[in-house]
Amino acid sequence: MEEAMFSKYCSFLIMILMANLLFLKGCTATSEVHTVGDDEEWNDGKDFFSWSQKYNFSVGDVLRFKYVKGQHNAYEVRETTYRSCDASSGVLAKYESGDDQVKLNQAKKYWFICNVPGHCLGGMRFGIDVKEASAASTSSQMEASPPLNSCKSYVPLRWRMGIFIHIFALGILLRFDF
Ligand SMILES: [Cu+2]
Repeated sequence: MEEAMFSKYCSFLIMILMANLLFLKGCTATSEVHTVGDDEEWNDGKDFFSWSQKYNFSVGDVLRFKYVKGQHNAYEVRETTYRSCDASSGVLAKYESGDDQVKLNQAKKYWFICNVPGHCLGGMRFGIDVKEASAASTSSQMEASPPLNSCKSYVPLRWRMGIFIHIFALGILLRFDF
């Protein structure tokens, strides 16, 4: 009798685990941190156009510019400024710390240049097209809260539900098998 209960409980456990895995799998809209230039970081002598083509960027993602402070900088600019490399106008934001984290809050085209003389024309510039976060997190509710947290807050809720179901299932099994 006890063995039957145990095996029933085990199959219940497996079912719940599988259900939890499915929920986690569907929850792919986590935000990502993209280090500009990957391992080579934000430096001259690199083609940032091809770097920018390698990834998909979503709202909530973070761009991280890493470089030796004072040797480079990162300006968010308008497209015309990106094309001309003339930062006398069209600068939207300036980052100069050497380890700048730029959160991509909007679904739009972002343009970045290095404003150290010669660097922009030398290739330290790129544009990216930031898209809305994927379907799992697009709802009016998500727009109100920061996209970064949308998935993270969702997962613990599912696990709490899973634990609740465990207790409930155990209760049923105890009742009917004795
Ligand atoms: Cu530079």
